[in-house]
Amino acid sequence: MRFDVVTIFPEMVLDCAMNGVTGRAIKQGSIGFSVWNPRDYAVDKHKTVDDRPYGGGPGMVMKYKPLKDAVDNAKKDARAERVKVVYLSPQGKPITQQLLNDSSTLDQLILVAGRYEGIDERFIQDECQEEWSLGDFVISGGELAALVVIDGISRLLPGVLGDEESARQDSHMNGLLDCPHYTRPEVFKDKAVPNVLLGGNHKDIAKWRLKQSLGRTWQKRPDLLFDKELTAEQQSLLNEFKIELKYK
Ligand code: 9WO
Repeated sequence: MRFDVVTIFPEMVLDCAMNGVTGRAIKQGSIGFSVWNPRDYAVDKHKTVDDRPYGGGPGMVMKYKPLKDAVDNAKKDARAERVKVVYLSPQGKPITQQLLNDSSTLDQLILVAGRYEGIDERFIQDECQEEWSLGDFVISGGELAALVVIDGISRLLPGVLGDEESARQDSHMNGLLDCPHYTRPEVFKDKAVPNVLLGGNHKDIAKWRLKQSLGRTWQKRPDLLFDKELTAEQQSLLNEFKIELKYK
C-alpha cells in the first residue's frame, strides 16, 4: 500500500513519518510514501496556494488548482488501481479502527491536509471521495490527522509489525480496551505488580488480561460492549471483574 500526503508542510509530515513503525516500514519497502506540496504547482512567481474567501471573512482559503495538480501527480506517480482521495477535516466521518481496517486494502491512499480556513469546496466535491475526522475539534491543519491514519493503517499491513507485535495488535483489535501493563520494579511506592503476572502460568495470565480488558471496557467505554456479543467465557470473566470490583 502507498500513502501520499498533499500538504504545504512536507517536512513536518516526512520528519514524523520517517520515525518508528512507519519509518521502518518505509525503509524496508513494506509501504510506499510520498509528500506533494501544492506550492510546487502554483504557477505565479509568489507560488500562491491560497486566496481571500469570496463573501469576505477572516483568513485565507486554499486554491483548487494547486491542490488538484498535486493530487493528479500523486496518482500519475503511483499508477495504482484502487485509489482513494481523502480530505482530513472536522467535517469528516470519524476515523475508527473499522475505517482503518477497511482502508488497508487500498493500493493508494491520497490524504489531503488543509490549512488556513479551509480549501475551495469545489475541490472537495470534485476530487475527494471522502472526508475523515479525528474528532469534533479544530486544529491548525490536517497533517496530524494524516499521520494518524498512516500509522494506524500501516500497523495492519503484512510485514510492518513483528510477529509478536502483530499478534498483540490482533488481540487488541477485538474491540476491547487494552489490559494494564507492568514492568520492573515489582513494587513501587508500595504498589505491587498483580501476582498472576509473576507466576509464569501463561493460561492464567491470558485469562487475567482478557478479564481486565473486558472490565476496563465496561468501566470506561460501555458503548463498545453494546454491539459486542460476548462469549460465555467472556461474560463470566466480566462478571468476575464486577464482583471483584464491588468487594475489593
Ligand atoms: C476552522 C473553524 C473555525 C470555526 C468553526 C469551525 C471551523 N472549522 C475550521 C477548519 O476546519 N479549519 C481547518 C484547519 C481548515 C482545514 C485544515 N484544518 C483542520 C483540519 N482543522 N482541524 C482539522 C481536523 C482534521 C481531522 N480531524 C480533526 C480536525
